[in-house]
Amino acid sequence: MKHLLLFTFLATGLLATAQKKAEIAFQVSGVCGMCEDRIERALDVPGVIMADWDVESKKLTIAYKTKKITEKAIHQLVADAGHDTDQIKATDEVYANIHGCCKYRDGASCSGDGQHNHEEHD
Ligand SMILES: [Cu+2]
Repeated sequence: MKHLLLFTFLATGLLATAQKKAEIAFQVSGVCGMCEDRIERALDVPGVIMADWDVESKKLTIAYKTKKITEKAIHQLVADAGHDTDQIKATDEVYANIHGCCKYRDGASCSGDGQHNHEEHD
């Protein structure tokens, strides 16, 4: 019986430790490698352990410390950088300020891999 109690205690402790870190993934609108830089740079904040946005799938994967930052705040950071998430939309002002080739709402698309393709479109 004592062992069972000890086990329960340890398991609860482990669970509490595990909950300090969380990994989430959600859709973020974007077009190219510049968008990837912009999104990932916006998430270079305390509490975010890892941020990776995939150009092909538009999926943003985040590992973060739940005590330092919330999921909502992460969505907000991305929206503040000019990119719509599946929960928070970027304001028209920030959207207007992103690069012409990144204007995902207007069907913009960068040719090539997008990494070094930063010419303005008309
Ligand atoms: Cu872009």
